[in-house]
Amino acid sequence: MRIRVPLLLSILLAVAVLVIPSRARAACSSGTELIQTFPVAGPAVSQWRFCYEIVRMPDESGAETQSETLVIREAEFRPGASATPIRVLGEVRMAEIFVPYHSGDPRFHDLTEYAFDLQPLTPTECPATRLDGHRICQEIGDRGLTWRDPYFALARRGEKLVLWSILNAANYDYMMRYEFFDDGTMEVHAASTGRKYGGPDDTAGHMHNFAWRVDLDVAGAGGDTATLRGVRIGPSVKDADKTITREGGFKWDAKAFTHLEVTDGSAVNGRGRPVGYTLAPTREGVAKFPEAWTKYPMWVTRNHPGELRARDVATYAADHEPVAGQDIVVWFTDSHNHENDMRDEDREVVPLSYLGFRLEPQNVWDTTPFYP
Ligand SMILES: [Cu+2]
Repeated sequence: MRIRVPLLLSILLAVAVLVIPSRARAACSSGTELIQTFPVAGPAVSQWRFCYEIVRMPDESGAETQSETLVIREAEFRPGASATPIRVLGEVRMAEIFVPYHSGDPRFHDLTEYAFDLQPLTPTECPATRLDGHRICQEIGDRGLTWRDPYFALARRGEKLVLWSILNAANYDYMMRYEFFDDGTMEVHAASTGRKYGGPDDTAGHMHNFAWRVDLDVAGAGGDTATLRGVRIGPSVKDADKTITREGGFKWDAKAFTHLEVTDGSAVNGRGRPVGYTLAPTREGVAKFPEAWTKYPMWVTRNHPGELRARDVATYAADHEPVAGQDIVVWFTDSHNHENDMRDEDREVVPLSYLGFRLEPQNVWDTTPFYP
């Protein structure tokens, strides 16, 4: 959906840009800056720099009065000590938690129908660093073996920075979790924990649908191209890639290994290959409901101010604006099924189980990260 900026306002903005003297860019346009270099100990090689902020989701009129969400903004990754940092994200946020019950009713929109808050975490919940009124847990740690060279005695264990918060939504608590790997990968996860709506004996099944808004600004906001990457499997395996030219929703096909890649034509790595980031789902299933925005698990739209609500994405995409070479936003929904007559392990409190997606660097490095 296009939002027209009044002509007078455009002229005033243009004049302001010309008149105001340029100065060093503030660390963050809003929120708090966080810089993490890797390896955590010893001389720095790679680096993440981003801003984090807790904001409220807009109601249907755009007033930011509804539930809180942890937002990551202006994220940049530097793939080496002397490398140029590359912009990865304008912003990523969880933009809806939609919980329809299997009977058809109720159908909760926990991020836009209510005004739930992120919770202060205790030292037991977060034994690491607690930020922003103890509402964000910052953890740094090992992430296991990342590669091993079968020909030489070379191997590497990776590290990561993790930020997570808990939103209390009445009987449920939801985790919003962002992981920043030393190799430039990001993992974005959600999880639910808490109590069944009707108490321990409640047998009503329901689904938790988590929708994220991902403003991927690969190498800057403009000039981005989204491609659905896939394969066709027969006697041989053929690439089946499709460039997305207009706003809309896109299917995820397990048989095609669907990934959504965003590249920037103006940025190449040291081997001349286009720099990009790929959204790689790790799915349990695809949940479609009568609500139009749930028809597709992935959407691509133009980035327009105020278009922040996942439940309105079908409206945002309704005019099918061109997206090729534009500042684009990727929307992604993943679902967890709490089936009818749940297992007894979920009886008093449902334990956390994670779902979400990865943002994987494409030719951001020239070589295997940290290969000597
Ligand atoms: Cu549940």
